[in-house]
Amino acid sequence: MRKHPSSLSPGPAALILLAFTVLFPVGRASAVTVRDYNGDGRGDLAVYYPASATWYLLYREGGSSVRQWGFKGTVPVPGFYDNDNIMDLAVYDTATGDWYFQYSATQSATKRNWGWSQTLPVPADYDGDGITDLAVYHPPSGRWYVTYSHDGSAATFPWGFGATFPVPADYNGDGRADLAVVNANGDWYINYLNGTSRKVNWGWNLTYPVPGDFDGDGKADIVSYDFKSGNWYFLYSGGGTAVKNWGFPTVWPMAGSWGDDNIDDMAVFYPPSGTWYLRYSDPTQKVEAVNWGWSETVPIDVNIFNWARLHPAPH
Ligand SMILES: [Ca+2]
Ligand SMILES: [Ca+2]
Ligand SMILES: [Ca+2]
Ligand SMILES: [Ca+2]
Repeated sequence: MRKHPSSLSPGPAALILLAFTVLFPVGRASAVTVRDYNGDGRGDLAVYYPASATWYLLYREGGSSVRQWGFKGTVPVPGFYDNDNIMDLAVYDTATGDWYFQYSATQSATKRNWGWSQTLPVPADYDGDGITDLAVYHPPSGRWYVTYSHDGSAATFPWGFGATFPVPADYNGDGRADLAVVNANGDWYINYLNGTSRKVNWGWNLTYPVPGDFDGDGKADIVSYDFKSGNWYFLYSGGGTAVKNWGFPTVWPMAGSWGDDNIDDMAVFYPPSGTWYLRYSDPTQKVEAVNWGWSETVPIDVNIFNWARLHPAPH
């Protein structure tokens, strides 16, 4: 569903579409989010310049665009808020809890309030209908306030405490994002919202959580990145663990799918030069350095804003 190479004729493209529909029958049931802003099916590189609320998008199939969306005090919260497979620009006003959307299908804009000055935005697809749901996490109480796009209802869940960092993702592969938090000891608490939960220690106080589906089984893996060594520690959903070195001090780690295989890749962003270092998940482990951004921009795939509000000292 997420792949439609333009070079293919309608025949094979339809077959590929069918294959993906069979593989991922429930909406966007893959645990991988392809952050595609222009509809070519490929994950794009996106950075945000907070001073002017400008988005810089580098399309992987060629081209780029610069778009202004947001204002002082907003943070980027892009997602699939309308029903095409193209990411919509969206920002969250940290002072008011207002969300501002620009829908890719219609280019129309809308605003909704969900949250307030003490909450962090944690949008994800919690009901599994393929549409990103508005949600916020309230650190002082550890409460999650989640909306459901399929019927407009809302729910509140106590899951977290104090300075735990929210990392929602689909950890069990049922197509719905799960509630998850990580504390300063590297303890992960995952609530699958089906009556079961999991606690596991994977990381420590110098690691940053970067969950993603790196083994390609449709379930997010528990992954911690060590800021000091640049090591990625993988606890695969399909079993097994791994340590891979990809990074160095002062970079921000990201999980995302920028290749062709719908499996998450490792990436780090080096602010001084605005360089992305990508390491693809395909068997060749191909690597690439791309300059996109500069020292005052932040890559949108890293949840730097939530992190900064919980951990005032960066890194
Ligand atoms: Ca869209
Ligand atoms: Ca949804
Ligand atoms: Ca799930
Ligand atoms: Ca996995």
